[in-house]
Amino acid sequence: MKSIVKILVSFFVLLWTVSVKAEDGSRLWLRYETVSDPELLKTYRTQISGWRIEGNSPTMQIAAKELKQGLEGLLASPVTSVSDIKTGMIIAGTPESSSLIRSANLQEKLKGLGNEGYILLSTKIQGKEVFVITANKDTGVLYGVFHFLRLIQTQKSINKLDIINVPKTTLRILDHWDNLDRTVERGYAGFSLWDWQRLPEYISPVYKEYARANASIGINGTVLTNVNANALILNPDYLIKVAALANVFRPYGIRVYLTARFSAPIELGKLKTADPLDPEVIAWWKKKTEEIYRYIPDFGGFLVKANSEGQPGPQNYGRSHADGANMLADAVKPFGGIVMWRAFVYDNNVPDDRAKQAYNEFVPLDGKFRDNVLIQVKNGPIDFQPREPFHPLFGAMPKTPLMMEFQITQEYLGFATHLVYLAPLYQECLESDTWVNGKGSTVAKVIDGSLENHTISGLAGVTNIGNDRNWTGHPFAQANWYAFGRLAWDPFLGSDKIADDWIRMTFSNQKEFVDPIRDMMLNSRETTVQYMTPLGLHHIMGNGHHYGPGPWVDMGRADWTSVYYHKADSLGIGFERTAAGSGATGQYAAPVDKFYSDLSTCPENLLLWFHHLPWDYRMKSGKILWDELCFQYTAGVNSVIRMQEEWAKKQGMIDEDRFEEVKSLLSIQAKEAKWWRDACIAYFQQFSKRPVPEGLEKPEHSLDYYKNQRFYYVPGN
Ligand code: BDP
Repeated sequence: MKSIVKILVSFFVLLWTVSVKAEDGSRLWLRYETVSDPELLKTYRTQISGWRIEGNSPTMQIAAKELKQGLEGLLASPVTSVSDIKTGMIIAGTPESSSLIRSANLQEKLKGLGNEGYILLSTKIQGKEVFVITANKDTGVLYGVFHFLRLIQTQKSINKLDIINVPKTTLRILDHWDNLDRTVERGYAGFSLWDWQRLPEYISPVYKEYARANASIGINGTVLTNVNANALILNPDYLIKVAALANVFRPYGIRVYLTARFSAPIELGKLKTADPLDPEVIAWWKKKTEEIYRYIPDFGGFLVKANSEGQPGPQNYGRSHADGANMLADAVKPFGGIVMWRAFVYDNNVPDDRAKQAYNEFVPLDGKFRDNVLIQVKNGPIDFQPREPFHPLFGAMPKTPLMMEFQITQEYLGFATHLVYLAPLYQECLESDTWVNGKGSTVAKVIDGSLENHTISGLAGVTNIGNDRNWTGHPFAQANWYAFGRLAWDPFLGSDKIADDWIRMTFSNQKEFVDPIRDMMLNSRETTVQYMTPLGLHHIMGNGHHYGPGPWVDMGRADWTSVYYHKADSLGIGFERTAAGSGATGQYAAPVDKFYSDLSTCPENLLLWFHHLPWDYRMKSGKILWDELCFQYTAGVNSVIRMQEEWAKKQGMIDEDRFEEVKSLLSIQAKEAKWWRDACIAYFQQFSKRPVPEGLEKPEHSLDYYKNQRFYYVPGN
């Protein structure tokens, strides 16, 4: 009888904990739910006796609020701010703000921390064992507070803390492709967060929440506007709104940047030209920049997309990208600003493989840029595809700091509908070896500046944030925002570790939940590659909106068509990029060129990126290429079904709200994965003229059926 009562009680407790709280995802990874392991909870409660934030700058006030909120939530007891030093106190401050910190003799340790690094340390102050969170600057302390709380959120030991954490990069930036009308280019989570119409008077509480979430992962900059830029943002009536946002973000260590439309001197200044060497143009930008800094004294600088996809740029006037970038760099230089100049340039009129064009354009300019210019390079040479090799520019411009541009929003990976954890994609690129200075010259070392000793370095992520309640549309898309921030801070972090932390903070610390969901996340990107673009296929999605498969797309500009990229014909499939084809492999260092060119070493997951091969080409599996393609597509679909099965087992382990939401989205993903598979197999089969291998399903519909699908109002377009 007793045990029945016990079971019933625990059942109701479980029911209460999982059902009482409505979880809409808005709290992201900063939920601060009470530590679920009762033993651990007891331990933390005995270890932590109180806290004290030394200093009262706006940043320190934020740190204090966070620590209080975090500890109260995690320990489910009011942990108070106290003034006397007790054992188990958390003391947070800088040597400048705190005599206690000064007394702890940390000068040596603090030396290497720079402006953003921090220390978490168990040490003695006034004879008492305490926790110290310290840094040279207040922002570092705030980062340290978030790290300390993360240890408890993820149920790690806080015994004998001795953590020194310094960001490996100086710029960790979110790029918003947000338009002034609040639509978001390639945004799938609602409209833009920036409520331009009601700014600057109305400061939405969301701005603070946004800044807080970013600070918790070390993001220190935000580009507010779309790279396809609107010059109006540079007008005073908008600058005053930008300033209001900058004021909110500043205490969180976040600087504001804007995209600069190259033709702004014509559009706003009524000049006849935007030629970067024209004295009037130079003067216009100088004046404009001074004006911006009057509104926003710590304005970060400009991000520029020039001479690409219809955007104006220096080449309209016969000038180079360096001429354009340097003109703006000179304008922001006196104020400590920077220019992020994008290398995403290609032109339909250039009769060369699109994958080669950025390299051809930029390598000759190495050494010609001002020291406050970074060249922002997409991870791969085409365009944020599910899988690309690393961009050949990495390592090829040693005199110029190159900044990574990753896409967090899933333009080519299922929008905000498909569960795709992107950290493995990022990691794969960062770990790639460019070989430019011999073995070990990884992309990560190029972009953190260590390979060529650059003082500015960074990563930009095209964000997936919108005004959806859960910020990112898909609850798991939050993990991509999170992972980007963690990797921007430390490009050498593993995606598994990041996923582990994120799951624990966002959902649960329960091992039965964490382990399988982490595995599911880690596999999810490969799964998506399989059902969309296996074996190195790329750019075969629907035209314009990029929704769903479109391997048949063959209209308009060649470099916007699928047939240009897959080159399927009766003989075979794939884009020959070796010396026998476009020669793109020649843009890599010799060992990499050889590695990709040689069929025996070229990874099969990039095979058709680099090689055009006959349908009966023998794969490592022993299957012929056509059969392998069908198997890969099928494996992708089956993996999604396994994700669904895995997720179904998690019912009751987390809140019903998010459980149901993910479940529904997975069922859409399964449907769309099959659509991708069936449409692509049906399409390529006309060329291979071979049957779908035995044991695999035939496409459900005819090719015409897939080709005739029409979609209106696709989001993000
Ligand atoms: C492409 C997007 C387009 C962007 C472009 C860019 O489809 O909307 O403007 O990238 O990065 O992938 O500039």
